[in-house]
Amino acid sequence: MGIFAKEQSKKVVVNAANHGYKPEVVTFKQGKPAQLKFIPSANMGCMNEVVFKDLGVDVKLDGQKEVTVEIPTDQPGTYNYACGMDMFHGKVVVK
Ligand SMILES: [Cu+2]
Repeated sequence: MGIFAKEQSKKVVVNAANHGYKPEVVTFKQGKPAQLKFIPSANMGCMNEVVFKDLGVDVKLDGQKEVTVEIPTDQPGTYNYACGMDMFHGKVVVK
């Protein structure tokens, strides 16, 4: 990865009244810094927490501010995430 590597950024809307995370699957290219931004809505419910078990990430969503999670892209892989109750699920694919 050189200094010309462009960052990648994608958004996921969080809405407990609309089946959870939209889109449910987000894809990033390997080798470029990647940011996944969670966009809160008026209907957060138990989705006020997002957990990436594999990344050791556990962040709060207060329903106001968007929250950014840095996704490692040094190798291909799939990172699953869920709400704090492991009820709603989403997926990040690096390839
Ligand atoms: Cu939940």
